[in-house]
Amino acid sequence: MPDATSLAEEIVQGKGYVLLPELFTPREISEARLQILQLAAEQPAGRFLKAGERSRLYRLLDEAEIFEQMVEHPRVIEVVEAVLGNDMTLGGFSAHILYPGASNMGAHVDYPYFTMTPPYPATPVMEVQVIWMMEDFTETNGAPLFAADTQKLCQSPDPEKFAKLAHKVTGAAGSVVLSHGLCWHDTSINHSEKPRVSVLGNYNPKFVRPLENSAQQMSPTFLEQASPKLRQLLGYEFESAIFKDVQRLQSNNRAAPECPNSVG
Ligand SMILES: O=C(O)CCC(=O)C(=O)O
Repeated sequence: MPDATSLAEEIVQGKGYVLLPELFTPREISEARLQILQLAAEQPAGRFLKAGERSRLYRLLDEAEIFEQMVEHPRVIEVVEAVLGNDMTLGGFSAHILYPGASNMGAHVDYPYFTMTPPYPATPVMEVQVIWMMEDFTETNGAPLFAADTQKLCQSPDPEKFAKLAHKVTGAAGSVVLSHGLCWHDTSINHSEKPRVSVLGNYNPKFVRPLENSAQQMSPTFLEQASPKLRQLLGYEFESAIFKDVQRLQSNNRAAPECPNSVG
C-alpha cells in the first residue's frame, strides 16, 4: 500500500486524486447510508438543501459515530496532512444525494478556488476534497468524474476539454477519493434506480475560512467529548495554531539581522 507521502505527491504533482479502497465494511456503510436517506426524508429545516435531482445534508457529524470516524479516519488524515500541514481544519462535511435520473452537477474546482479569479495560485494548496462512497460507485450510478493533471493548470474548467479528459472514478462501498481542490471534477448521471449517496469532507489549511461553520452546529456535550484531532478539525485549536506561528516569527526575528528598511 503506498505511503502517505507518495499519495500526497500524486495529489499535488501527479494525477490530482487518489482512491483508497474499502476503509469501512459494507455493513457499516450501508447503515450510514440508510441513516442519511432517512434524515434527508425528514428534511429538518436548515440542514437540507434540495435542488431538484440532487440534495445535500448538513450537520451530520454528531448523528452517528461512523461520521466522526470518517472525518478523522487516520488513513485519510495522514494523506491530507501531508498536503495541507498538520494544523489543517475541516471546512465542510455533508452528504450528497443524487436521486435516480440526476444529471451531472457541472465541472468545477472546489472552495475556496471558485471564489477567486483565475489563474489560481498553485501553492499553497488550499483544499483537499474527500468523497466517501456510501455504496458501490459504478459506471452507471453517478460516480464522480475527474480530469487527471488539471490541478496543474490553475484554471477553471473548460467544458470541452473536461469532456475529453474526464474519467469516472468507480469503487466499492467504503472507498474514498482524495483530490486536489483545483483538479477539475463533476458528478456523472445517475442512471440507476437507487439514490447514489456520497459523504463529502472538505479540508483546508488553517488560514482558509471554512465553508461551513461545523463547530457552532454541534452540541456542547459533543464538543466536550470530541477527540483532540476532531477539536482541531473543528477549529478549536485555531488560536494556538496561529500563536505557534507568531512565536516562530518572533524567534526568527530575534535571530535575523535588523532589516535596514524597517520603519520607526
Ligand atoms: O458527490 C460527489 O460525487 C462529488 C460532489 C462534488 O464534487 C462537490 O460537491 O464538489
